[in-house]
Amino acid sequence: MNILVLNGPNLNLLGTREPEIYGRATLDDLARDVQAAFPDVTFAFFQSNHEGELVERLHQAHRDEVDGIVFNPAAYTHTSVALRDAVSAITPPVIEVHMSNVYAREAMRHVSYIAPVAAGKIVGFGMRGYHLAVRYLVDAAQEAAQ
Ligand code: CA2
Repeated sequence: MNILVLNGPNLNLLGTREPEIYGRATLDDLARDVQAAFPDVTFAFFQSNHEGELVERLHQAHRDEVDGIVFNPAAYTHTSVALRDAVSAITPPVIEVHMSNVYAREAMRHVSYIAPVAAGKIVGFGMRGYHLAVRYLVDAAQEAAQ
């Protein structure tokens, strides 16, 4: 099973700034922890601060026929028609993840351009949300194979 974990702008700063919102773990910690929790899954981890690069990576995941994508589009969640169109255009299921509870924050974060075209969405559970999203993708793939 192949899963892409995709992270958007500023998430490269995880663990270095605003720990009260995003915690103290870094993106490298996330990659290590997720891989350790799901040793039988082959993961690709990618982060970009650039919208077009995220679009390209979604296209690539489609060409690679990955089994699922865990995607935290970060601020582009609330603005990007390009990312929504990319998610809508590809076959692998996309789970939208946000570490913070966006609904307890500013109104601009209550809007997601991605959610209507995602398979599902997990918010407010910190980095555990990525694990929950992978758990769903693995379970759903196993059920589909039965
Ligand atoms: O809660 C989330 O995961 C967000 O996707 C994070 C985005 C924010 O724009 C979304 O509304 C919710 C912001 C990511 C910024 O990441 C930082 C990490 C450490 C320090 C500063 C920013």
